[in-house]
Amino acid sequence: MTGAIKHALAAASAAALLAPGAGFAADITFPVFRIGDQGVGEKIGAVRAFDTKNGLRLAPRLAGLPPGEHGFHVHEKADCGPAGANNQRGPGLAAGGHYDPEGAKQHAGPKGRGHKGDLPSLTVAADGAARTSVIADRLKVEDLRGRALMIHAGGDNYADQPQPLGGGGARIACATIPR
Ligand SMILES: [Cu+2]
Ligand SMILES: [Zn+2]
Repeated sequence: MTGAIKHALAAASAAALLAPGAGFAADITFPVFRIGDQGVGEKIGAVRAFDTKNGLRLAPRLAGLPPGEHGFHVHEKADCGPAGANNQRGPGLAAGGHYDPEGAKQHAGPKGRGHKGDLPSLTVAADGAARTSVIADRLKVEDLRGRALMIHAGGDNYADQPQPLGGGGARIACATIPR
């Protein structure tokens, strides 16, 4: 075997180890942007997502958010724009609804049997920074591909009452995750 062929084989096996589904733990980091009626605004940081034995871990490094708890979900489309279905317009509406591959049609929070995209709420400190990781035990990095991660203005009571979708209201920051 020539050196060049040996080299090519070594490169091919290294690529196989990194291929999705090869058992290599996925670990991705993507930027998060402020969103508004005009569309996508400034970058406010990034979120790292990786699989652990307890589920998907999302590690935020974000700044400039309102302090407190915020609804935090995987939405179905990788689009943070303002154009929603039925000609509706508003921040982040292009991302569609909560990721719901099982058709649960119910907002039940991270421990419930509703939307799979229902994450534990995001905690923002008094200085506007979010640095506290959350674990979503029903999700993997694979579930994020081709979708959006959304942060809402208000908190999340993990129910559809008294307001739908946890009551978090307006969408204030968003990330898209490529396929
Ligand atoms: Cu949401
Ligand atoms: Zn939901």
